[in-house]
Amino acid sequence: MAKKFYITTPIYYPSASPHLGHAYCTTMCDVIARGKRMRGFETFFLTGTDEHGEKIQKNAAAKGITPQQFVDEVVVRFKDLWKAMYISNDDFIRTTDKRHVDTVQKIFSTMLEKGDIYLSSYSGWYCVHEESYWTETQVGPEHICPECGRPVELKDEPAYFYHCGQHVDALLDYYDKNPSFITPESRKNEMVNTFIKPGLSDLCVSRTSFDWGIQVVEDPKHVVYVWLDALTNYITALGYLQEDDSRFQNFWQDPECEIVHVIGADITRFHTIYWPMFLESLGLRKPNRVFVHGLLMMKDGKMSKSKGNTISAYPLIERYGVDAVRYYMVSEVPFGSDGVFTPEQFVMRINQDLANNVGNLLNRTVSMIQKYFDGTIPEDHGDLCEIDAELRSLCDKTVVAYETLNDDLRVTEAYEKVMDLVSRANKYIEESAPWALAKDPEKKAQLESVMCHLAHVLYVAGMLLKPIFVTKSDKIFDQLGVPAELRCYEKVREFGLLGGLKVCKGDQLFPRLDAEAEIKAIAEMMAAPKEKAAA
Ligand code: ME8
Repeated sequence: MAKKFYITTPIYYPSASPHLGHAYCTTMCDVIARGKRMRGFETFFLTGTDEHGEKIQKNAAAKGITPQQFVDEVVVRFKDLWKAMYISNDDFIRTTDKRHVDTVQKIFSTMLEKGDIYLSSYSGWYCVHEESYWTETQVGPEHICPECGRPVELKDEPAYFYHCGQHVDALLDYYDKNPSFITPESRKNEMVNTFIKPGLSDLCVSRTSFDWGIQVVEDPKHVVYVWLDALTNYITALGYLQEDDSRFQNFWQDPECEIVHVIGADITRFHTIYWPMFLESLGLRKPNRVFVHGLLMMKDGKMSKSKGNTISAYPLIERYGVDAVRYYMVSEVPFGSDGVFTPEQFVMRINQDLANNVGNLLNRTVSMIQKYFDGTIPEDHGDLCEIDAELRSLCDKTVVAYETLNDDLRVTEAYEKVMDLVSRANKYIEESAPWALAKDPEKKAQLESVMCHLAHVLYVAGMLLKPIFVTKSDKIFDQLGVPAELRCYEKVREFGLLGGLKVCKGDQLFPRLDAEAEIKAIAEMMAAPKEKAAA
């Protein structure tokens, strides 16, 4: 039976258009999901939008439209961007979907009945932007939100609370028994030392000061406060407590299914403390992993609308193609660490890795096969010398490392291995000097072997890069003349499959960029929103 895998992105706030940071997280999840699917895992990949809350209500009021109209407009921009980035999500959950609303009401009722939720009143320093209450210490004497730096306001209102106390021991026990639950591990220590050890406050799960939210059936002047609403998307999207819950049974309820939430550091507390507790309340299993990725930043800090330093993915995709943008994200920002977007690095990645390394290997190999063998890839003769054997063994090792690293979510490293293989093959051309072998009729078998090895490396690289190269892998296969039945992952370990195929030279895979001109062009794309804001 196929192994199962369920992966989610955070559900984004549709309070403004998506920027490259949102695209980063979704692309990484897409690369992981595509990789698993390709390797035969039964995979479910979820993304969506988190549409309730005071901020959305205020933004809509400012535009003179209803919150529903507001989110409907912005959600289209998210969906369009995912299409442009070739995101292969299996579902898109909106927290305004009826399936979600109905289920959250049932979940709230269950928790209320069990005594996990109780009515009290809340008074505290509230940040509208972050939709979070903060303690006196956190806001300091200046009363500033510790997260976003905006002024906070003192609020007092009746509210329902989620009672955390009875679940703390089970939570710590889960951390102990599942050491990779929170990755990287430094995040786990932060959760334990900053939030759990000092004593966890109960979580406010309803509000009465605005009404753009899911109504509490038992007490209709309350709406469900945003984190109980938001986090449960991961199960409502699968059909939890709904008429057709087959996906929920198939993925969440199967203990063998690996469940991974990928998130940014800003929301770690909610995913690693409250979410497992909510699941405990509902008697459900917990996810296997919460992977905290880093931020994609601009030189002057975190991308934000107010700073006007965001960059949209569209002009990059239009100019350089979707594969280049996806590759940039995977390679430039080690998954789990922060990265800085600069035009220089973007152009450097395309030129060094894509044009000079992969593109060049394809170009040279296909040209030589045309020149020396009239376009037919030679059959495998086994390894005729040490470097042949070394290259063949590196292909095998690369596949093994690629799988292990990907399974451990060390995504950037997994793809680095593929690039290392391609670099090695370029060097192998220099070492084996086919142009010299071609001059000596007695070296014909050796020349054949070199071409066969090179074609195989390209085949392996094309296959392993497929989760990133949503269009270019097929272009590699087209140039190698690979028929449809060989474009499947199961064959990647079989050497010499390409003997007898006819290569077909095509356009350059990634044309080399004029660095100076392109750096300037990208800098202009980055300046555009600032200028618009100024205007
Ligand atoms: O927090 N670099 O939504 P959100 C990389 N609705 N990733 C970035 C990023 C950047 N510069 N900026 C944002 C919310 N992200 C809640 C989540 S989940 C049940 C509810 C990514 O629109 C990152 O993954 O603020 C971060 O966690 C997420 O977008 C936050 O999106």
